[in-house]
Amino acid sequence: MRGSLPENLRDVLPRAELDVEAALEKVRPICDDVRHRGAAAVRELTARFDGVEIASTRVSAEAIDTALRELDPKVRAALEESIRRARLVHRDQRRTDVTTQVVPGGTVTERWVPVDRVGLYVPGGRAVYPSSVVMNVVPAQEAGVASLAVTSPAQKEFGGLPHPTILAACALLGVDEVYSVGGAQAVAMFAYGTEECPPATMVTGPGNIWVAAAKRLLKGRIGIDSEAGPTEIAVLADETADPVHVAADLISQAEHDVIAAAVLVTTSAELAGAVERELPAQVSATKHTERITEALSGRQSGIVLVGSIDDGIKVVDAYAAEHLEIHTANASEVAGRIRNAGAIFVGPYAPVSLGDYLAGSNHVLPTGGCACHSSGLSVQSFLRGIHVVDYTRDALAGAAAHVSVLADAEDLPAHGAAIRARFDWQIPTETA
Ligand code: HSO
Ligand code: ZN
Repeated sequence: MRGSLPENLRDVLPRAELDVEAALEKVRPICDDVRHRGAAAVRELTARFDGVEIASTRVSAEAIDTALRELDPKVRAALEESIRRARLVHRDQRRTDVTTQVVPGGTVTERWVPVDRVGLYVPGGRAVYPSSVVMNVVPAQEAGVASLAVTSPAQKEFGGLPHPTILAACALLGVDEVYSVGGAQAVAMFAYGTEECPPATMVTGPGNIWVAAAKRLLKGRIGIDSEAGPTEIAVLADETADPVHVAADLISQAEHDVIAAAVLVTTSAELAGAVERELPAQVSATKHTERITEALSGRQSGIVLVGSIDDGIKVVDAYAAEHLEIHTANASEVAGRIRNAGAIFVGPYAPVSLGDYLAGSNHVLPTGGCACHSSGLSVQSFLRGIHVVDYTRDALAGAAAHVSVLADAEDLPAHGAAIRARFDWQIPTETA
């Protein structure tokens, strides 16, 4: 992309997309079944999709205690530090109520109220992410959500329980309500409630295509965060970047999935060449070589050469990556000019994998270009701002004439009448 940039930048930048729409038809009967038959349906669907019979969808307190007792102490210490740092950041996101005096005697207060009950989905199977328990639970807790439940798919090899590290992470966070349910049936369980699980007002957390489809289907009945798609990393780099770091970071996110995206946008052909030479050596030395090779060679990944950092910024803004790393001279100044990204990682010592586990930032971030309109999971995700309107008689009198005029202009005279009813059916002439 040397020279002038195409106008339809967003369309020419390749991106893996999940066909969530097509999954909706498969997910609908599953959700209906859970709605009508409750926990029995959830258990049967778990047997069908996860291949394991569970006696109860709720994980016992003993199973959670055991998982914590048997947790590797090093993993425990790392999770505890991850939780501590995440709490620091998310605590600072808390909102205070703000009262604005609009006119004497007339105030509007924005009161921040947490949702009552949240169901947090944590993926299982190949992806066992205790870190995602931290990233979901911490903001909900810091928002003040009173009732919080975690669900994660039943694992055959663990006797129908979620992965023990997931359970241990719940214990470290003080979450004692955990379910061994995954897929669309987990979202439906929270949306409709069952005999074993009270309904939730909101479901958050990343999952596979079935989870995304169930969230789309049940949205409205429940609140959701964004539908998580395949993970993405974009790196904006110039000739000052270290190709070894850049290659390692591209690989680190490609490790998640064969459809993960790793995109390098650079002003330097030398750097592009050096990264291309570096990648094969690092890929073959790592554990998940095949998965990474497929992700890096997919059409969703690649290198984009640009003529200037300004053009690079336009490209990464159009792409709106879930994760964006800046490896340029004056990285923080460049980062300050970025408008669209789920999270921005500045300079050589802030790789995405730091953010995945221990930066204190949240790793549940908008994918698929949604970063141009949405944010990652935060305390705000679990809050509602309620406007509390409080006007005295005089303050209302001062607004009456304008309300009446606007109501008539909209041909809604009963709106104006509702004001006049308070003033002997007259529009008060005195203003407050
Ligand atoms: N990079 C993933 C989160 C994650 N990485 C979990 C490791 N574990 C999506 O932001
Ligand atoms: Zn990751």
